[in-house]
Amino acid sequence: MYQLENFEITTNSVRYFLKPFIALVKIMILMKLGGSIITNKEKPLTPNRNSIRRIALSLKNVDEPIIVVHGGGSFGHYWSVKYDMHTKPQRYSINGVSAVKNSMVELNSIVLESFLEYGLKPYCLPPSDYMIGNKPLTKKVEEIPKIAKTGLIPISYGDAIWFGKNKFYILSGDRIMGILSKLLRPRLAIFITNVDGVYSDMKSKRLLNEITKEKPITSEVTMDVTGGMSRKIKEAFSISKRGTDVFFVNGNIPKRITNAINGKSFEGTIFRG
Ligand code: IP8
Repeated sequence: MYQLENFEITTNSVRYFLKPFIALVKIMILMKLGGSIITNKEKPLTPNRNSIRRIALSLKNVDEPIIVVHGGGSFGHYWSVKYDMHTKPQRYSINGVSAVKNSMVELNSIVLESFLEYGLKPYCLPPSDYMIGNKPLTKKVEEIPKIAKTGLIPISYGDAIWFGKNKFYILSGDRIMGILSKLLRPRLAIFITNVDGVYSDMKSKRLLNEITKEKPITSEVTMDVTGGMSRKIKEAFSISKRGTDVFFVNGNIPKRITNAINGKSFEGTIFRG
């Protein structure tokens, strides 16, 4: 265990010094399209096609392999709340499992369609392709960057997942970000939401440009069954601790996404890796 930790520290320091060169080599970007930006969270089962299209358009200018994960917004979360389904594996109503699952497949095809419309090459990647129960299948996960390097964009999503013993659970897109980062060590992880980044608190809405200490956020959108902003921050911390820079950006201004990717002056919140 002691040796493993030492190995991790050494690898992270090497990555730190190699960072400028890694950026030049353009290794891979992991991106989460939050439910708040790809759906209208106030209106059940309503996609926000315009904002998906605007993001797709901005990704056309990125010439680095990208892996996308998207959240549930007013699709998956709407049904999860209705059927009282959560991240804990349980014997949930099979009507609920079916409704959540189908709504996520529907939202995923809307994202795929919009990416196609803009000349991108999306590749549908259900989490059941690389998860068994609540564990990732390492060998399967390791194939994903190879798919991304062909020019395809693997697009995965939060989902209702079979756990075994008649149990299911809700796997959030944020958790998928953590899982994929741990195994794939992307150059950057970007969380795209409908706000400018992480705020100091929900009252003053002062934007935090950089976060160095873990700090729970109290005000949450109640519709989220997977933990909303606190969950994102938790994942962002553990991703950055392993050496990947994590950005939170507002997807309503897609230029900010490309600025983060290209290392240009950036507006949002960064967790330095
Ligand atoms: O929006 C949750 O993914 P998230 C997906 O990333 C479902 O938390 C099925 C509610």
